[in-house]
Amino acid sequence: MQKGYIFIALILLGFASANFYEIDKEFTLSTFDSRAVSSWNLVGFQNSVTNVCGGVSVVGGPNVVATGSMTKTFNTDFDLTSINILFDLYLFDQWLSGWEGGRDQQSYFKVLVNGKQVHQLGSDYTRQLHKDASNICGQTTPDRQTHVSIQVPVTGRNFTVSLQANIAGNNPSLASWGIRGFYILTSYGANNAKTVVSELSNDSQFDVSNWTSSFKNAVSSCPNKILGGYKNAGSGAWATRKLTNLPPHSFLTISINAFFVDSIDTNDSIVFYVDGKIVHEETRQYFLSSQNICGAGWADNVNNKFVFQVPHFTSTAEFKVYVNTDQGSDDESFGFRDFSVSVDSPCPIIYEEANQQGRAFSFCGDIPNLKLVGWTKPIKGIYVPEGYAIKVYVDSQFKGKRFKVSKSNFNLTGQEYKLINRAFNIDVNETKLRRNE
Ligand SMILES: [Ca+2]
Ligand SMILES: [Ca+2]
Ligand SMILES: [Ca+2]
Repeated sequence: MQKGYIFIALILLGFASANFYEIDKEFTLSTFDSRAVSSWNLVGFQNSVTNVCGGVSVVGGPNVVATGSMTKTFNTDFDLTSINILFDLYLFDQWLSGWEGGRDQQSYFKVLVNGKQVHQLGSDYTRQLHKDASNICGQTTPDRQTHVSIQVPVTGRNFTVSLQANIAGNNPSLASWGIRGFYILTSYGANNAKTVVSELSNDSQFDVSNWTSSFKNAVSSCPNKILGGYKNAGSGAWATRKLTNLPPHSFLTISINAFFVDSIDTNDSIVFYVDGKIVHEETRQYFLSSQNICGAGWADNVNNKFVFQVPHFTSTAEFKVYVNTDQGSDDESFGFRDFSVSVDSPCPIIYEEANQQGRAFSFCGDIPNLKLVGWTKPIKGIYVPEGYAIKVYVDSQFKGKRFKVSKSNFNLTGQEYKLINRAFNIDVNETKLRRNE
C-alpha cells in the first residue's frame, strides 16, 4: 500500500561538485506563438513572428523575416567566464551566399555577443547540402535545418546576444531564417568534467588509427600536422571517430582545432555531427586571412579552436566531420588536429533499462513530472553525480522515513527500485517489483 506521497529532494554534499547552470532555455515546446518571443527585441520581423514548420514552431521563418535581428540581454547573479549558446537554425528557401550569378550575394546568418560577431554562416540553395535537403516550409524549394553550438568568452554578470541575418534581396517570402530550441549554458563551480579522448596534438606521435575517413586518413602539414588538408580532404570528404565505453554523462564537450585551407568561399562550410545529427557548422573564407600557410597559393585560416556542447547520454557516440565545399582538394580543403572529448554529468540521470540502456533523462533541481516528458515506464537505473545525494521521503511534506540514494545504481532492485519509482510517481506494484519490471 502506498503510504501518503513520497517527496524527493536533491541535496548537495560538500562543495566539490560542479553545476551546469542553464542561463536560458526558450522555444523548446513543440508549438508556441509570438508571446514566447516577447522578451526579445525584434527588428525586421513582420506578420505572425512565428511559423509552424515541419510540425513544430519556429521563431521567424517564411514571410516573417529575411534581413532582421532578434536581441536579448541576459543577467546572472555570479561572475561568468564563458557561455555556450546552442540552437536549431533553419535556412529557408532561396539562400544564395557566396559567388553566384557573377556577384557576391552576401547573404549571411550571424551571432553577435555584446555587439561582437562570434559566428557566421551562409548557404546556397542551388547546391550540395541545401539542394539535397527536404522542403520543410515556405516555398517548395529545399530548406536547411542545421545547428549552432558555440562557446564564447564572457566576463561580468550580463551579456547581450543578437541573432541576425543580412539577406540579399531582403524578401522573406523568397529566403528567410528561423530558430528553435535555444539554450544558453555555463559551468558554475568546480569543473568535474572527465576527459575521455585527447589526441592529434603531438606531431611526433600523430596517431590517426582511431579515425576512419574517405581520404584514408592522409595527414598533411600546415605547418603542424593535420588530419586531411591540402590534396586530401576536399569536396564531400568525411572523417569519423567512434567513442565507446563513455562513463555516465548528460553532456559531451568536443573540442577541435580546425584548418580551413585555400579558397574556401562564403557558401562552403564544414559540418560537424554527433550520432548523425548536426551539432555545428562553420566556415572561414580565404579572404579573411592574409597569410598563405599551406596548400596552394590562397590564404589559409589556421588554428581555429571550436568547442561544441551536446546533450548526450549513451555510452557510445560517433563524431563526424563533413567537408561541404564544391571544389577540388587542391583548391579548397579542410583539416584538423587537437581533438578532445570530455563528459559532464552534473545532474542525476534516470534510465529506462538496466546498465544505462534505453531512454535516459537528466534533471537538475526539482523532480520533474515524467509524464510531461512522455516517460511512463519504470526506472531501471539511476546515476547520482559525485558529491550529491537524493533524499526520498516516504511521507508528504518531506516527513517520515527517509531514504538516501548517494550512489549510482544501474540495476535497481528491491526496495530501492520501488522507492525511486514511487518518488517519480511511477507505480510499480509488488508483482512487477518481484519480476523487476
Ligand atoms: Ca521550402
Ligand atoms: Ca567553393
Ligand atoms: Ca594556401
